[in-house]
Amino acid sequence: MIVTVQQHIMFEQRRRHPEARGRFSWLLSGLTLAAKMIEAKIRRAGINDALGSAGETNVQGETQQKLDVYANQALLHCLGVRDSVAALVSEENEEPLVFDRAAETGEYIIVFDPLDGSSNIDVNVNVGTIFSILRRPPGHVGDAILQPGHHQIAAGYVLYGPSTMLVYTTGDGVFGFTLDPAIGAFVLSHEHVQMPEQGRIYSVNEANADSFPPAYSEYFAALRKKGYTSRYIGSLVADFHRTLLKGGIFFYPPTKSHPCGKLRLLYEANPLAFIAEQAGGLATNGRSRILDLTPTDIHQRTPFVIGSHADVTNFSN
Ligand code: AHM
Ligand code: MG
Repeated sequence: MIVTVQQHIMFEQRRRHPEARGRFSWLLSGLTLAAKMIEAKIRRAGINDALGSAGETNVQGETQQKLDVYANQALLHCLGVRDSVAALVSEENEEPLVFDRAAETGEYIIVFDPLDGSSNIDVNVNVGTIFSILRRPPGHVGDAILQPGHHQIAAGYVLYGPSTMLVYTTGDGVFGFTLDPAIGAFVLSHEHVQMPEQGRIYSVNEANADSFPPAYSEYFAALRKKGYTSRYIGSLVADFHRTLLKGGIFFYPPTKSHPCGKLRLLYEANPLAFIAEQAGGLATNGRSRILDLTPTDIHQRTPFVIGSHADVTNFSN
């Protein structure tokens, strides 16, 4: 008997919130629809003129790829038409998209990185979509986006890889679904995912080693002495997914070119930190728990350390 992500969300909703009116499930179905549209485009990327640059730069000053633009439009469309959405925040848009919806209707704020791992798009290496869902407090919308990560009510990612997977949490464990192309549905394949307490892999872009703060370089040397090996894909979702399943630790430290780290707090670090903690792992900015940080800007960056509980604790102490 298969369980699709849609069924799973509805069962979980009924079990945990019998009073729910199905609006949250309907919202998540917008995400899965967009994910399937993006997946279909990526799968044929080499033959449908979807590769390469779109000729624009985004708010981060980074060149937008055609697939970045497509993924962003798919999410904005599939979510924007759901009337439970009060605001959408995307890595690709400088400003949030705020909808004029009553507080009782527009209950949710969704924050996302439409296609993460841009540098890997053109070379047929894994990329991903990351999302985080916040509740909109009554009386607020635009000014309610900057909530600390522990306020997230759901978070997840889609990994477009040899198979396409959706991994999500609503704060009661982590569940993974694999897209079955034969039926076009995400099917439950990983129930109650737990991150190993400690791993044997560390993951960091070592080309930046000359500008890592000493605490990082010292920790990497200690891990090598303990026999750790190294893996780095350069797509956060893929590096995180491996860390989630196999354990170990991923870093994006402060560097010379990115003194505050490169990854974004709201739509990269927070959702993955929520998933990591729900799977028994941990995420910090090198000092403090990611989920405790209060954001000051929607595109704010943060140093990022995430992975197995023991590996992250040993670094952050
Ligand atoms: P992007 O959102 O522009 O794709 O950038 C984020 C990506 C992450 O997926 C990845 O962890 C990181 O950038 C890799 O950066 P670097 O090439 O500096 O190692
Ligand atoms: Mg990104």
